[in-house]
Amino acid sequence: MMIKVGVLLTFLLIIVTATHAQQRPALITNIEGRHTVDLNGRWQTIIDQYETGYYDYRYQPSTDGYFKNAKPKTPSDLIEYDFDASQQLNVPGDWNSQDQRLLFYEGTLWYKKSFDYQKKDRTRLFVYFGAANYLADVYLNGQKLGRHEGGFTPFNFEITNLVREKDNFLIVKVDNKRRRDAVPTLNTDWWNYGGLTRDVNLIEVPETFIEDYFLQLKKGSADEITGWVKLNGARSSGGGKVVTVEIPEANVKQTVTTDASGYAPVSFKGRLTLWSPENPKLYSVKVSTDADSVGDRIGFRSIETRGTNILLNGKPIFLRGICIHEESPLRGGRAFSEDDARMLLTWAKELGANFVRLAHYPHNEHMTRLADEMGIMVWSEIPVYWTVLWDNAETFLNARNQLDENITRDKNKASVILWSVANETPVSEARIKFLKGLIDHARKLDPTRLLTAANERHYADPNTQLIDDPLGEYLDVLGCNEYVGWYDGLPEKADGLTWKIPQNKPLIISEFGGDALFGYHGDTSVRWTEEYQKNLYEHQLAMLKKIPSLRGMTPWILTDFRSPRRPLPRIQDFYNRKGLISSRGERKQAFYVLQNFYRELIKEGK
Ligand code: GCB
Repeated sequence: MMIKVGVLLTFLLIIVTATHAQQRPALITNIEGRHTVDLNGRWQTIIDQYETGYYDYRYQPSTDGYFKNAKPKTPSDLIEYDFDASQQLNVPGDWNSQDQRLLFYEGTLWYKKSFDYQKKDRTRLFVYFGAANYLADVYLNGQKLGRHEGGFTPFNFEITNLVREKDNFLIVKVDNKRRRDAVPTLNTDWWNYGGLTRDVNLIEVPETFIEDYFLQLKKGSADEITGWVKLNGARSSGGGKVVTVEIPEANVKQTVTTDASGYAPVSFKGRLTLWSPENPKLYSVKVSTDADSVGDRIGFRSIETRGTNILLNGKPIFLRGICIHEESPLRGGRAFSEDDARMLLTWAKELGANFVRLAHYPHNEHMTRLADEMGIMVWSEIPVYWTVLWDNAETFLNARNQLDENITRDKNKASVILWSVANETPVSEARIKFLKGLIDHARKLDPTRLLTAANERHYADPNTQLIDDPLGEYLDVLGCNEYVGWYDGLPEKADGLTWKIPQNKPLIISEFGGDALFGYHGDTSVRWTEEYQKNLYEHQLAMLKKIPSLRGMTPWILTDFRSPRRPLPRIQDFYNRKGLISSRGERKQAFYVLQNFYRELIKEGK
């Protein structure tokens, strides 16, 4: 009986996998290097809390929903919605911070954008979404293009055959209701910003086009670039297409020929100046065919571990980091622009950071592009957070798809050195199986980067912290969150603690911290004061310095951020106040403690 159940489950998983694989259209990468038409700006929107535009009164999907964009043809017609007379919102942008009524809203909101399009011969057209939180159903001219699940990764649909010259209407139903089986699940500690939170573009490509490519230094090598290119549309032309990869500044010009599926491996040597925080060298790279050409700027560097060391370009490094949420402190709401990204990364640099943990989900592409340019190393993570359903096959495939889309988008970014698969997940066999599945998938997609997760620690005895999460076996770098001095005792507790880490791997303390309201002062023993937070940082840093295998830290967190879990009036007011910088940009005292600590490390050559 057991065997039968096992076989049945495997069978079901295969079916689910197959369905997902079919549903996921190939993702076009490097949008900046393409010919695009931007669909950002004002979109018409309808709030639809009961999903009336999607389900009929028997709660069956309606064939006549809002996606039809219907208009009364005669004065007697009954149509109860009208996009054109409805409220407009900005895209990109979450809805919560654009309309006070929507601040706490979790549900469906419909978006509509009209556009004309001059059709071109031998040109295919895609609509590309940087992200939609959380579930997006997309329609063009009344026809469904598809559905995308996951709030922080890009997706696209081909519309070549549906687009017309005049009056196209693109309609997206975005639903940010939390679900137990979703990724993330019901409980998080960040604002559930809904909507079309990132750029929307049309992408024009030739019939056979360069869909994607992977060009990175081979692991452990300083001059060998390996990877692949992939053409879309090549199948119909039978393969055998020539693709050229050029890096003019390094005198590289290589040609490869695709196989029947449009794929060609790439491998060549080049004399390269390697990317590093001190010298974030990016090369202009051109990938081209007789019909298509994509320009990119790529940095080349190696990242490995040896024992407890992390080696960047063969040299041991220390990751002076900070965690960041994708939130714009000054404007409020989800960060979405290059300016937002520049502000956050500039503040991180001011702190002395050479590393950021982009918590707890993939941030927009401006962040990783700018990190490449500014020489800031990145920990990139997916929202497998706290308590997802480890035993649910759909949940696993959803998480894996989000990981896949994240890696697909950012695998050519030199700044990204770590893929993280989870945050603070409770030890169990089902969870190991789930996360091991993600780790294996990440290694398959990208053999060049390191794998990590933010795990937990526990007490071996009252004075000893033990990091022995069995997941560590599968990771390259151990991540650990701890809140000594905040959720766990008072700051002075750190003085008496020693750390035991049996695994011979580098450790990053991926979180520690405490809340302080900017401008609130008192004794170091008074919670929520800047003095308390400052004192906590002093005791933490003294403790962490003594951990022999510590190779980095990303304290929690650069700026205060909104969280529904934080209602305390006059102190929190729905903000998590663990920021070193307030939501108005003011530096708290602890900011300078960490800044001094990092300055000392820099002086010591770390
Ligand atoms: C954590 C979580 C982070 C929270 C933080 C806190 O451990 O990883 O998402 O925001 O603690 O402030 O409690």
